[in-house]
Amino acid sequence: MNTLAIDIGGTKLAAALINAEHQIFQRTEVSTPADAAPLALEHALSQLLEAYQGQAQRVAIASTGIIDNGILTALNPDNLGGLNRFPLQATVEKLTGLPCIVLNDAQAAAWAEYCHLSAQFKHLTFITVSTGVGGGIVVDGELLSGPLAGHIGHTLADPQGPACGCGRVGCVEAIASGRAIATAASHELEGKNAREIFAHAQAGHPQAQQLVARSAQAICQLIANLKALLDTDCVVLGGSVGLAQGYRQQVEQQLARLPAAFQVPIYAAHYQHDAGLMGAALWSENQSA
Ligand code: ADP
Ligand code: BMX
Ligand code: ZN
Repeated sequence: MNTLAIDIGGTKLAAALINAEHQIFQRTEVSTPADAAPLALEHALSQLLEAYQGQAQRVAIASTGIIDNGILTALNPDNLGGLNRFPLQATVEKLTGLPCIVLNDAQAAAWAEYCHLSAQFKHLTFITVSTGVGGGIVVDGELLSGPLAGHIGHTLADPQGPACGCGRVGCVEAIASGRAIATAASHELEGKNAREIFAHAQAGHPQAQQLVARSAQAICQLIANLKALLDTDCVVLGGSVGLAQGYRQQVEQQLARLPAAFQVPIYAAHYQHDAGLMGAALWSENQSA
């Protein structure tokens, strides 16, 4: 039995086959359409999925956005062209002719990382720092899978902070995400994306270092809040910003300055950039068991 796993993010769409032994193969990736109008996303998905015809028996999707009964709505419309009530499950079932489940991307990644760490921890929080900032929460071995559960990127980081695309002001996502880092860049960093800004920070560029430190600080405070709220046993960091060289260490250093009660171990995602793909596949097994 192969599962065709799909990860829909604000920057990239990834797909792969995952077999019964949980090996990932035939992984491919395309950019998320800049104009993410419903038809543009459907077209990009149909191109991505063409290569997998006849090779899987079911489809499992991890997608950015609020997922309610297979229907996708952007909480932050800046991240996904303002998709509103896009019938994701029905669209992919039509494209592939296969049964399909859909889960939020960070919830899916949390499930994968929990399955990996379940012998050690029963309460785990996954944080993706990527185009946006997303979260997935496991309490007592149960994933909080409600449509808005885990949307920790839209909790308050700074009341004086920038407006967030979700409609609130000063959200963690508006400060820490890859998109926020790029938006806050000025002078010679203006127009550069987060990947380029990280490369400048590595090379010693002061403004780039400041932008990365500001992001890490917001994630550190978010982790302390999560510890106070959930008494989570550990935090797992993912997403291309979260996994960038030296980023997790910066968050750890900031957290180490806070009182002992807020300390919690922070791990890099075991499944790295594939946590969403793996989590969706594992969750689909869970559903059909
Ligand atoms: P998605 O949000 O589609 O799941 P990613 O997890 O790759 O995708 O996150 C995309 C964000 O990560 C973009 O803002 C991009 O500039 C940034 N990014 C990609 N690679 C790196 C890198 N090596 N270091 C820092 N940031 C990166
Ligand atoms: C946003 C929100 C979350 C998502 C998170 C990370 C949208 C479209 N998405 O907070 O549902 O989990 O971004 O998403 O509102 P990513 O695209 O950065 O992986
Ligand atoms: Zn917000």
